Amino acid sequence: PAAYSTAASPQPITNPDIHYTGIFINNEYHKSESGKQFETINPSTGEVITMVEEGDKADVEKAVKAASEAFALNSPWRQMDASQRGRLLNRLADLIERDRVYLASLETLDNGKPYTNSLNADVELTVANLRYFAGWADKFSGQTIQTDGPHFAYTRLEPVGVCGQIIPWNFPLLMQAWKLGPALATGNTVIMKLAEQTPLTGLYVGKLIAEAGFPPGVVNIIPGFGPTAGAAIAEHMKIDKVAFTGSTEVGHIIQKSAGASNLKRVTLELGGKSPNIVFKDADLEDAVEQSHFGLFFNQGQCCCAGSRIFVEEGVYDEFVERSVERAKKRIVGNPFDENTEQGPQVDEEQQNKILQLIESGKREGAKMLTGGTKVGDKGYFVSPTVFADVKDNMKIATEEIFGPVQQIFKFKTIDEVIKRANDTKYGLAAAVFTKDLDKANLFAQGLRAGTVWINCYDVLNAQTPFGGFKMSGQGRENSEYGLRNYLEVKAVITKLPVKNS
Ligand code: TXE
Repeated sequence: PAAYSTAASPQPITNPDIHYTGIFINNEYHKSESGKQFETINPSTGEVITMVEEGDKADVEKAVKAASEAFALNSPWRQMDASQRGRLLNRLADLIERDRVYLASLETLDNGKPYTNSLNADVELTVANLRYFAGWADKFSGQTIQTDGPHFAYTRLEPVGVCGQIIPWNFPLLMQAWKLGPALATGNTVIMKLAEQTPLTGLYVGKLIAEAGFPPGVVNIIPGFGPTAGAAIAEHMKIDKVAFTGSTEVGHIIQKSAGASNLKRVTLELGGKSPNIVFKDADLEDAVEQSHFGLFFNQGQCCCAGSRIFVEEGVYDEFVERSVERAKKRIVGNPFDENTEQGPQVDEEQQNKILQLIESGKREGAKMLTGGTKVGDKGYFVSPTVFADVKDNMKIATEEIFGPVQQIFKFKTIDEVIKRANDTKYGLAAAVFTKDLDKANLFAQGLRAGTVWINCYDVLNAQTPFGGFKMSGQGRENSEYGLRNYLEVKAVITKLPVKNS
């Protein structure tokens, strides 16, 4: 929250020029093979920003050819020093920093998120992530091994090869960096499919990748739809790995496609319904603010959103009252305005899904204390909504809403709340607010989730792993663990004429 400072932000470009709308293959922009294009829409107004080339199977084929050639033995990329890969990643980070006002403005136009967030969270974390993985490029290594017999054995950590990466629309630039950083640091080549709702910043980064000096074919970027271009990646026989971030439904499809084709490696970062537990000994004002941020940040469109807030009986009423007050103060509107806290949802489909889930909450008897409506007569805005007295089996308590809708539950005992917090198919994140160290440690151990925040929420950075238990996914992104997804281990055994200790 405070980390994403709005102080002294350079002014946005409210009407940024669109430079790149083509399919990026071999460091050049191409028309789609089918001749088709699709619209990308400004979610603040519902108007078309521009047409974008629509990638499909034939374009994926072209990209696979480019990525395979870039990965061929003795190619410039394969022969490059690891330290040089790191330099290229740092150069890319420099170029993103150079163009940060433009990129943040374009992100706001295409996605709807407040410009202050685009600039101070999305772009800043993107740069930090690329720099972090740049550092890793020449710092991972295999082992030498004491084998039985007159042999010398060692392991090489090698790139997996041609990697497919499918990303969502909620953090377009940042999800691109989370995927590119570890893949490129470890020497892979990439075919990335951008989300159809938000292709513009990812395509612009293509030009920066070429400018940074990555050899042609190392990164290929395809705008297009899931069931066509996305499926072509997941099913491809010559793609060695697929990394996916998106809905749990599509996660199932990706894993099935990998299984039915070439058993490509799969990593998944999927949905969540993360518990956020507030004890009465917590600093209540801070817990209210952090819980507000943990749910409403990015229009509620975060896979790790704290969407089940369990509050201890003694402070429940006060917590609810203050949360409602805070939600009512949330400034919704033009995302280019520096005071705006909340822009539109990414598209009409998401807006409708959220409004329907709000209706189901009301129907099932949860108490809606504020919000619950569209805002304005154009664009896809939803008012900050708070439900209290939510019961564990309601739809709004079990389904990912992915919108500005906060659910508050009451609890009495520790045993009860651990059980309820874990009673979900998801396991992405969790939080606990308390001043009692013993309680905090109990929850750190007891919660079945990939991240547990104690007295904070949404603290995400390149150095810490991120990913899900259970149906929230497989594998971890960021941190040293994030490298593992992109490396194969090879054992090399050499016969020795004689062996000495
Ligand atoms: O997701 P999809 P949608 C959740 C959130 C949201 C819901 C639906 O609850 O309301 O998912 O959003 C590509 N083969 N999250 O429909 O479809 C798609 O083109 C291959 C959570 O936007 O999963 C896009 O690039 N790829 C989430 C990406 O998958 C396919 C972020 C994500 O879109 C495909 C986004 C297919 N058959 C939504 N179908 C998170 N974990 O942060 C779609 N895609």
